[in-house]
Amino acid sequence: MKPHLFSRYVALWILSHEIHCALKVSAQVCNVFLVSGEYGVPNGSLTASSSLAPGHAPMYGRLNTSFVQGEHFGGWAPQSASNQFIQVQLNGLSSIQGVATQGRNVTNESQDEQFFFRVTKYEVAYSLDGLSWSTVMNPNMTAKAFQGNTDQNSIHVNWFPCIFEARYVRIHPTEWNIFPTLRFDIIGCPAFAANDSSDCGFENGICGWNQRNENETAVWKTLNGSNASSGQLPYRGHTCTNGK
Ligand SMILES: *[C@@H]1O[C@H](CO)[C@@H](O)[C@H](O)[C@H]1NC(C)=O
Ligand SMILES: *[C@@H]1O[C@H](CO)[C@@H](O)[C@H](O)[C@H]1NC(C)=O
Ligand SMILES: *[C@@H]1O[C@H](CO)[C@@H](O)[C@H](O)[C@H]1NC(C)=O
Ligand SMILES: *[C@@H]1O[C@H](CO)[C@@H](O)[C@H](O)[C@H]1NC(C)=O
Ligand SMILES: *[C@@H]1O[C@H](CO)[C@@H](O)[C@H](O)[C@H]1NC(C)=O
Ligand SMILES: *[C@@H]1O[C@H](CO)[C@@H](O)[C@H](O)[C@H]1NC(C)=O
Ligand SMILES: *[C@@H]1O[C@H](CO)[C@@H](O)[C@H](O)[C@H]1NC(C)=O
Ligand SMILES: *[C@@H]1O[C@H](CO)[C@@H](O)[C@H](O)[C@H]1NC(C)=O
Ligand SMILES: *[C@H]1O[C@@H](CO)[C@H](O)[C@@H](O)[C@@H]1NC(C)=O
Repeated sequence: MKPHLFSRYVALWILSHEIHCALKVSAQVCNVFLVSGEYGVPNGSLTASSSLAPGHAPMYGRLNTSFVQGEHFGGWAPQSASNQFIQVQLNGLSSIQGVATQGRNVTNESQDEQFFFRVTKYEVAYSLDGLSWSTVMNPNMTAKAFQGNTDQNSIHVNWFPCIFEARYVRIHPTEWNIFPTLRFDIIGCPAFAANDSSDCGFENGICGWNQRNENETAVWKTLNGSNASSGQLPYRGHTCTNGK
């Protein structure tokens, strides 16, 4: 497990050098969408327990999908309402820290509330192998109920209580308006560049400092070795299991 550190700015102070001062740095960005966009998955990586119609297939469950008349219905919807899920196979082992959802996108011609399908509560499960699944839990070990959408098109983001390493993620709707229909994305760090078993060093991106818990203090040093600043780092989470 790799502890993560979230920050907008990163400063590196050179402590010493040999001959020339040379440094190679890359930073890993951990707030990108992992289902659609630059780091997104192919359509074949989106699956579901069932689909109401070809026009409600999992690939129409991508965030920001717009209804296209005669082509699809603006969101993934299962065949029946209960005990269903949409699943994404991420492009590799990824650190995930949140989920974004929207309701079904309905056309301007059908601004009728009977079509306002959306998910109002859901649960999240994640897996390393697609076979063995863990549910994101509350500290009291009940499944965490995430807040869904209150309208059709606003993006609602839920941040996890901590960060999970996952290759597969499932969204299980538990409450909905009319029918469980959604568009979603997963927020996290894209798959590790080198390979899954490699650690995250400078070559692969700064994706972990040895800050083991939220109370650890970071000290940045100046060239002459004095402490430039110290204090609590911006801390957004830690890898964990069972909601802790
Ligand atoms: C969805 O749309 C929002 C608002 O336009 C944008 O910020 C975001 O990057 C888009 N995300 C995806 C995955 O398309
Ligand atoms: C998914 O399929 C749709 C419809 O065929 C297509 O427009 C879109 O480009 C595909 N997306 C990806 C990421 O392949
Ligand atoms: C719906 O949107 C289309 C495309 O923007 C437009 O041509 C049409 O007039 C709109 N219909 C209504 C009822 O607003
Ligand atoms: C467990 O924690 C959740 C979230 O705080 C709470 O809503 C729920 O009522 C708790 N359940 C039990 C059995 O304590
Ligand atoms: C992945 O990394 C490990 C450890 O560095 C290495 O032994 C292995 O060959 C790599 N696998 C691939 C496919 O690059
Ligand atoms: C961090 O400090 C707070 C306040 O002293 C404490 O409640 C919490 O348990 C500490 N967390 C860890 C991981 O030590
Ligand atoms: C070390 O460098 C810092 C920043 O450049 C400076 O403020 C400080 O006075 C220096 N301390 C010593 C002991 O030279
Ligand atoms: C710099 O910070 C470290 C860690 O907190 C501390 O041990 C050390 O005494 C500090 N050095 C100075 C010169 O303040
Ligand atoms: C799709 O629905 C229309 C009509 O409500 C909105 O105007 C669009 O903004 C919306 N598009 C997306 C991507 O959600």
